[in-house]
Amino acid sequence: MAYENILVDENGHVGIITLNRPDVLNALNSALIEELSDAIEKFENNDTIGCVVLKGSDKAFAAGADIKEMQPKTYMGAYKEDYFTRTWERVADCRKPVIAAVAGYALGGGCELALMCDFIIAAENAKFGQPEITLAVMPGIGGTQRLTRLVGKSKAMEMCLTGRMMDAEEAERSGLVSRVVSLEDLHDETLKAANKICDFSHPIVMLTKETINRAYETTLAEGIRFERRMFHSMFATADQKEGMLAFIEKRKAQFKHR
Ligand code: DAK
Repeated sequence: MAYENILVDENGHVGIITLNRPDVLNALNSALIEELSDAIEKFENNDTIGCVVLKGSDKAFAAGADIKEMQPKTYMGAYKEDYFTRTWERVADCRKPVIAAVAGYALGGGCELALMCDFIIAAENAKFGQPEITLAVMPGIGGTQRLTRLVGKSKAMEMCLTGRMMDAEEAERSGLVSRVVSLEDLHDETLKAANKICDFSHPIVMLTKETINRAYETTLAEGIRFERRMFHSMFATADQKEGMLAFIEKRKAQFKHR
């Protein structure tokens, strides 16, 4: 697939996807979402890639779904095409870690896209918001659910009901982002985190991601049981043997990703 709305690059074992519709602040239209989904799929199937970084421009991660594309939609049309649910959720379904590097606006579907990633590193100028209410709709791609789980009911309600944006500092305080860095450092800091992840055993990283995500979908007792089983399974990997032996022998582990 030829990409017209995203840029795709690799840095070592890190796959980098840059949203690239600068004229409309990276508004997310169906073509962009199809391309994003395709790029995620390719990185997921590429054994040399251990982690994916998703970013926008300095001014906008993404200012939401494309309002001009959405405005004429009908109920029956949206229902029948399952208005891009299938492709949007591809980011959340990626089995490898996806880090969002957010600078500028992450609004509406843009905020929800960042929330689908495993963690968010934000630049000081980042602004997060769910302004759909101003357009007479509501968040439609996980905002009412993922945002509420992350920041709690009170802040999620205020953001979704008033459209108020959170700045980077409040987002970090509220648990929406893992940390805030300067705009100049955003790219390097995100790549550093991604490269660190890639240095570890890829299957163990994937299992860890899957297990943490369980915490959002199950009871504590079931989650702990799942964690225990996943932990037991790690004794079947060559990388666990190597990781622990390297510690004992006081040397750097050489993981084989199996
Ligand atoms: N869609 C289309 N174009 C957009 C856009 C958007 N979301 N955001 C900005 N643009 C365009 C502007 O129209 C403008 O284009 P021209 O007029 O130059 O042609 C250009 O980007 C620059 O924007 P501004 O001139 O407005 O720039 P400012 O710096 O003055 O303001 C802003 C920046 C981010 C505050 C402002 O652009 C803004 O308020 N944008 C809209 C933000 C918004 O309301 N976002 C939420 C959209 S609704 C679902 C999937 C997804 C969704 C729902 C369901 N399913 C699968 C069920 C998601 C819904 C949404 O995201």
